[in-house]
Amino acid sequence: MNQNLFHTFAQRMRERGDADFITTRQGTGYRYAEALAATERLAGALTALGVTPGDRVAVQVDKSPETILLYLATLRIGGVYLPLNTGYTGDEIHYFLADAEPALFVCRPENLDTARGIAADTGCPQVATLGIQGDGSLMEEAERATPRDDIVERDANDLAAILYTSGTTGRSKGAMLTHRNLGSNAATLVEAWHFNEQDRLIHALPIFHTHGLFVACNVTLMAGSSMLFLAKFDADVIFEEMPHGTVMMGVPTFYTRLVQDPRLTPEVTANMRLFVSGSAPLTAETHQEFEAKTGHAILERYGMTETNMNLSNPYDGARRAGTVGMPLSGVEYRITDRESGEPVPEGEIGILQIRGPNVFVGYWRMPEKTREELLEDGFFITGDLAMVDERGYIHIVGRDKDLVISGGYNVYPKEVEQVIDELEGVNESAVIGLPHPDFGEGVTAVVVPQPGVTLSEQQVLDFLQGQLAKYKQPKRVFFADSLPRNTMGKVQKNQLRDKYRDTYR
Ligand code: MCA
Ligand code: AMP
Repeated sequence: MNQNLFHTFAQRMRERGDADFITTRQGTGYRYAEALAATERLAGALTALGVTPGDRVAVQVDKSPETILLYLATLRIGGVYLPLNTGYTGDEIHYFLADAEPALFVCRPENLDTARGIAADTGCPQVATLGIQGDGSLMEEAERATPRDDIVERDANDLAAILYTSGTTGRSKGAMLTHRNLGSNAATLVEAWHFNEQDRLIHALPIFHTHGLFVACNVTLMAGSSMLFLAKFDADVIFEEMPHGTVMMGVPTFYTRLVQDPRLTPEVTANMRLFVSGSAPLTAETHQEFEAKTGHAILERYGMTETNMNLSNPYDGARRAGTVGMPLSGVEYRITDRESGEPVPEGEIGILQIRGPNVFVGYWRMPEKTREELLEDGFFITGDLAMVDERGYIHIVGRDKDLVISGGYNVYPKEVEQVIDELEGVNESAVIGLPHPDFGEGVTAVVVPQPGVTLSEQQVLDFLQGQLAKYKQPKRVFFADSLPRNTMGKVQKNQLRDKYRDTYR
């Protein structure tokens, strides 16, 4: 049987024919049958543009229903979908295209000139555009091209997508995800979270990461339910739409913003059956406050780009604040000692490892990195510190990796430090995450100027403009004569986090 994930989706899409798939507040959107037909036209366009099975299709466009159709058409023709954060700068895009060598780069219409330049530099043969209204050369090509109603034969282990995640060394790594990885996880989540045809998901997340793309859209497709696509999170719009929705998925910042709003009441959430949180820790206070104000216990789950979703609080049963619940069906975990790699006794803190059909097959063209993190017995080292309590609920208590998560986006300090260190007059720098009321953690830089040099906060911030995506740029920059180091010479970021901990409070 064809194990192309799109084969499963197409069956559901045919069954759901007239039902809404994606709607928007502007009244545009696609019913399932229309979406299926559009993937045939887009598959024709991709073929005409030279995309063949196994080729990567890199995409940096604003959120629109057509972007999801592009994702589906890429799967249909056996391509590998490569979504890119809309906030990435030209420099960042250059790296991804050079590394992934896509056959096609789809960009925003207004970015065409820059995109062409980057494509020429990196050897990417084709560039097409896709705009927010479904405009641009890609959809025009789809109208012209001969539609393809076949679904290219794929093995479960063939690649369906590559998603870049930053690395501790500063170089982003492409996590290779297969049809099995995505399909097994979507099926598991439909069951675990009781998704059904009546569901209407309020979709306010971006669609270039696992959360908004795979968790939200694959689950919707598998369940045959519908999604309301919102350009971004806007509390005013969320409150208007909640009476017409049944589920919302969000990062903790969504919930910390909602609980501060007097419009959050049992009445406005009465039609909703489920609120899911993930991508970063949800504080127990937010969980409790949300429940007190609405009667809904937010369901917190835990996942990673490399693994999709692993752990989840139960749908039926207690959703415990401050925990990420239990392993999803088919997922195994162990909590191991940092030094020995052996499992730690129950109740003790160690490094969380995960195994299951959801776990990726490695980093694109980085076999050594893959061997370091994906063990021979199939367990993946998450780099998160966890412990399991006496009721079997898992708590994520910290990170073994040097990572900041700001509003659900990962920022690897090394990447930011490397750019700051290039500024003339900088001796060295350390980037840390500090408690932030809105983003959970605020990216913060401590900079050591060269002797005799005076730098200002604004100078450092100006230098980073255009080099790093906005969300990676520090919210504050502090200066110091030196960085605290241990006897091994390692920067003691804990001391810096202590010193500056009240910066955003
Ligand atoms: C926007 N800004 C940010 C962030 N977002 N700065 C730091 N961190 C951010 N996350 C900047 C803006 O550029 C702006 O800068 C200023 O902060 C205020 O913007 P604001 O309008 O308040 O922001 P927003 O547009 O409301 O966005 C905040 C947000 C958004 C809603 C939290 O960042 C978001 O949707 N995050 C979701 C990320 C996500 O989907 N993560 C999933 C990764 P200025 O004013 O100077 O221009 S997948 C994953 O992690 C795994 C697999 C998992 O488990 O899910
Ligand atoms: P990413 O690499 O963007 O996929 O981010 C994955 C990381 O997000 C994980 O390794 C965790 O550090 C963090 N994460 C995701 N969900 C949760 C959660 N519910 N609680 C705490 N951390 C989380």
